[in-house]
Amino acid sequence: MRRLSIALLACAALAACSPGGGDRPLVEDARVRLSAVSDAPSAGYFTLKGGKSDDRLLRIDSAVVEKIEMHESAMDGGMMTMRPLKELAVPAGATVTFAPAGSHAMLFGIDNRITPGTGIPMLFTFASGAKIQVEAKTMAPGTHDMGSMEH
Ligand SMILES: [Cu+2]
Repeated sequence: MRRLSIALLACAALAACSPGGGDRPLVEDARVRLSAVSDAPSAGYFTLKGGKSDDRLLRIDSAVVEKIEMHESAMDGGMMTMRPLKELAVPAGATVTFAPAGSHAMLFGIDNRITPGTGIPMLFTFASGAKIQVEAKTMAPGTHDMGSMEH
């Protein structure tokens, strides 16, 4: 019996640690690069891990941001353009990354009490009804993506 209980414990620990293994999608590594000009929108990045079934991210809200849009970047005749995404597919088990030069969240009207280092609470709402609250890290204007600076 001793061997069995150890095996069960190991399984439980793995389930708790494995990213994206849950029923619901996960939101990881949320971060916002604050714009240099207070009335210009800031860009937000994050990684989504799909849950057990296909889902769609419908919206992102924050109590300290007037409006958050999801944008998709594309090269158009040598120019980087972006267009709003109404929703974002998050297939089961998939990893969807919003990163610089790709898709991103656009944050309009961030509360001016938010400064680099202050967290921004963000609520991700999915078509399945899942709601995931995370706190995005903030970066000063012009700093490089935090993901590549982690050590
Ligand atoms: Cu944008």
